[in-house]
Amino acid sequence: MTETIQKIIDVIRGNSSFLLTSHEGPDGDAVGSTLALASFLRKIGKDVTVHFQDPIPELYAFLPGCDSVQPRISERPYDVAFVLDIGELRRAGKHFCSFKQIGILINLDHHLSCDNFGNHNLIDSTAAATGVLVYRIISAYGYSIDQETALCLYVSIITDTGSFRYSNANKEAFTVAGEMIELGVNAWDVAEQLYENQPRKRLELLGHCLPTLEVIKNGLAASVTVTLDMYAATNADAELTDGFVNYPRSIHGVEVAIFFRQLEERKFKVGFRSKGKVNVAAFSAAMGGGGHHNAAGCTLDGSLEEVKATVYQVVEANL
Ligand SMILES: [Mn+2]
Repeated sequence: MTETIQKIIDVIRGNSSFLLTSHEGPDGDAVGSTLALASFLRKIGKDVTVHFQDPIPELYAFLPGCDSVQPRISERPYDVAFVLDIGELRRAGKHFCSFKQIGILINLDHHLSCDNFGNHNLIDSTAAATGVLVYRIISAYGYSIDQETALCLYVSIITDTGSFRYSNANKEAFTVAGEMIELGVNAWDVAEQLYENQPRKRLELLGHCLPTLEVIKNGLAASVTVTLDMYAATNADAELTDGFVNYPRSIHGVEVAIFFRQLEERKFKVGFRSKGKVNVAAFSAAMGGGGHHNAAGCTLDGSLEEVKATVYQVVEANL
């Protein structure tokens, strides 16, 4: 057991009220790792509040504990706050960042670039998911993992490894997931919930998105775009665009996929995905963003043409 894990366990044992949060626009690891930690802390008798700035995507509503997530933090002191899966504290959102009544701040993360913003920082970029870090803590604590906690941990790992396809799908990811199956998680049930359960309008939105495909840099990079007009035409929203960036990445020869997602008339979220050879965190960092080697992003102001020009210039120059 590492010294940091021992310190975190001491903090858990010695305190009673816990506030847990993760990043804006939560993904499967944000939701799964946070709800796994919440489930464990509740089972050992702690007072736990889970806060997410943004709503939990409908896709993850089957996870135990989803219904008790709070969009606001009520004024009261907490002994300890855990911040999970966040490279920079500001991504926890404005409610958490302006909340002051926290005794000890603990940071659990696996991003390549993560600030040491906590009193204790368990940061390991070799962990496939933040859920793996939660697993390390609760197993070191000596807790025999229950089915609800196991389900949340399994979902954090399967989503952050792209169903064990990405380069972060290491032995530990398979071992922990295997243990969760042994504890009663049903792989097909989870797969069905996550991948065989799409709303029809997601495919309709994808139908608008795919014709925007652009291939640049002699086929090494490709992009797709979703605009506000497309949401209006399909009655879909941004939540349903999760995974769209995998289509340009799946093209033969493409190393970097780019996803332009319009947030406002002149504001775009730009997501990057790599097949592994290229560190896309460097692209997003050059434009004020953050992320991992294989997944990164930033937000840019301007028209779609202006934003594309800026991004393509950075990609052309660094690829
Ligand atoms: Mn993660």
